[in-house]
Amino acid sequence: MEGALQDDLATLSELNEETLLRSLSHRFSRNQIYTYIGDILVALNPFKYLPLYEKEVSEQYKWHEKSALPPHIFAVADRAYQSMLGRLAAGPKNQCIVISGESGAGKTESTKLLLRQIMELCKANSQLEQQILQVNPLLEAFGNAQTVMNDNSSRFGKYIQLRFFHTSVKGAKINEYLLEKSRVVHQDEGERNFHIFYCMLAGISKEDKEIYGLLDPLQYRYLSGRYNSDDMLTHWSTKYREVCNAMDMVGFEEQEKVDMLTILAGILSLGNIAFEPTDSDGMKVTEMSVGWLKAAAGQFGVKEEELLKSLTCTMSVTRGEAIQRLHNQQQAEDARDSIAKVAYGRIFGWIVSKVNELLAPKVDPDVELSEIGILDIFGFENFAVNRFEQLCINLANEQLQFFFNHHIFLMEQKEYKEEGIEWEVISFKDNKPILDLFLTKPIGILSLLDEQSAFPQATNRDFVDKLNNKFKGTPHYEVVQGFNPLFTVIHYAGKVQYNAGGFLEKNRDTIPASIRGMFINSVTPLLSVLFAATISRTGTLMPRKAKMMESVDDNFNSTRKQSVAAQFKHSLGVLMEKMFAASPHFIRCVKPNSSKLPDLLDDKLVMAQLRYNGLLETVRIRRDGFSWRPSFAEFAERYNILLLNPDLPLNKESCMSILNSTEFKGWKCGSSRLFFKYWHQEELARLLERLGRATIILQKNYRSVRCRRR
Ligand code: AOV
Ligand code: MG
Repeated sequence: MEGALQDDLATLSELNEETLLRSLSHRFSRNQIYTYIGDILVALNPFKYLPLYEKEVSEQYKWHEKSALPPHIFAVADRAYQSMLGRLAAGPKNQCIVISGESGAGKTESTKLLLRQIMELCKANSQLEQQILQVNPLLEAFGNAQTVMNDNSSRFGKYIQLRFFHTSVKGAKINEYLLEKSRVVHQDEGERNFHIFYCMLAGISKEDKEIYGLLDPLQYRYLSGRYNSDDMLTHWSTKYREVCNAMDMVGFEEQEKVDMLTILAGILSLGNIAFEPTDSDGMKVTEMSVGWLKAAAGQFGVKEEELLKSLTCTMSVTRGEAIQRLHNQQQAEDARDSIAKVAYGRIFGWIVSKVNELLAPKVDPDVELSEIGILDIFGFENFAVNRFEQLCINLANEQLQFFFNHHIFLMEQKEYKEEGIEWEVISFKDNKPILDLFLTKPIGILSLLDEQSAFPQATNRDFVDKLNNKFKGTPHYEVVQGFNPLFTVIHYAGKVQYNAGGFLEKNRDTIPASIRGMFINSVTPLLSVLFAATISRTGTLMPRKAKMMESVDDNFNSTRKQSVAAQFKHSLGVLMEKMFAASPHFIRCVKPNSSKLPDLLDDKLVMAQLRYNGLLETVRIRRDGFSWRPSFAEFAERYNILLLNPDLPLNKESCMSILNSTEFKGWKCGSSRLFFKYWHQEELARLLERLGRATIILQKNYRSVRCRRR
């Protein structure tokens, strides 16, 4: 009984931080990792296998009543699916499932479970389903990596849109956000490069290894971490087979795969090139690494001299005159690393666009499809050193938190006021000021970054000085004293100190024209295609506003004027617009401990997350508030059937007659809409179903009576 009561924290009568934590912790110790707060799901990461996702369980949660079964992520899938089909409540047809939580809290695992269950729910075309499910292993291999916070950390954000016609899935589209390209050339202590490199080196056959010119991971400067054991080697080679299968399944061609592996091999060889000064000015490749230069040129399908040139000097044209500027050591190394980053980034973008092409719904353009979107971004991060990537990642998390607050607290309480519902205001931690600190024009952090990035001579120190000038003394910003370009932002989820080293370069993200030219002329077809698309895009019709980074084409924009920050800001904006127009379902993932251990719940860590997520306030508003608020017309149109009168006018009086025919308690009537508790929706669905059954029985009886009469 106790367990069932605590399934939903919105039913807790005694409510404070302690009772909340105690309930979650008690459930966790019994492997009950899922808990509801009304219609919101809290998911604690078990860090161990739990028999929660078997076929029977998946079956149980199809078309079930939420209150009849323990809380589960499959229930969220079911709810989103049914809502999309219009079976639950009036509201936007398109659904979005928003999964949040800090790094390692379980967002990506949740996404996979949701996808799987939604595919189960709409069983129709099994090949398409399989393709959709195979996208994940593919994207994870290229976009995930081990960090100190998570062994399978997403180094990009994704929004997966599943497209449906009636009940069956017709296609899917992936939007990806800001792959952490810098990981290709550098990993901090205890971290690794993207999984694909380790998969490839472990899984590829001996013969192929020779063909591609691949060696042991230890040989490559770009790869930290080794295969510590045979188990690990087996693990990675199994993963490699999965990736290959996924590529076949999704529909990649053999030649494309070959090209891709060749480019990856080229990136690794490139990383081993080292430089030393020549006798005259400038740099040359060290004797030890001449072989690597040769190898890289071969793998990239470009001329060795050309590659060498783009590493050791920059060509520019001033007043019609070509000027060659020799690199110093740092510049040569930077050129090397930026080639590796851009090549990897393009491969990733290409995979996403290829997947989108293959999974695009094959229906007439005028057929209206409905949609379930699942958002799985990179969680909040706070490392020993936090760079440009962390700034973007944490900004995305601020934006999500704002979306949650807006939906759960702001919109709801605004309606109580407007509609004259008696209500004691629940306060919450509004993170709008932090968002403003980043996004306000013209003096937000991002605008200042863009401003400084536009000055070729500006340094990262200058940028931080500008920030200090503008934001000194504001509540969410702290000046860090000293010579290093450091500054601190007090995020909703905690204080993070950023190191602005590399900010301007990463934000500009430009590649010299000579490098682009070199790749366009590559004899590796894929490489040439990847870089050729840039040229046709730039120069000519460059949209003033960056588009969402949703396909390779859009990604290609990143090489010219639009800064990374501007693009990211824009794509976040587009995403928010999409989400604000859909019916949201929230999953709040919570990390029980920092050691990735099972059966261990660190009270302090969990409490901190409950606090910054605003979960106590969420319980309060779900307990006392009205999460379902249909207009009179919406309600009357949908439920007039309860009075068996389809001609009922769509007004307040009709709503009252309908409601008076039920035994509902706890709802309220505003000036233009009704206010219901989250559980009323399910009660109404139950009434409708009972009515449906009664009608069928009536019809059956009627028929059998007629038969007997004959
Ligand atoms: P994240 O997506 O939230 O972090 P993941 O979904 O990758 O976190 O989860 C981290 C790890 O926790 C997984 O690799 C699993 O080992 C374990 N885990 C999570 N959920 C479950 C579950 N339901 N059952 C068993 N194990 C689980 V990040 O992408 O770092 O923000 O950027
Ligand atoms: Mg993840």
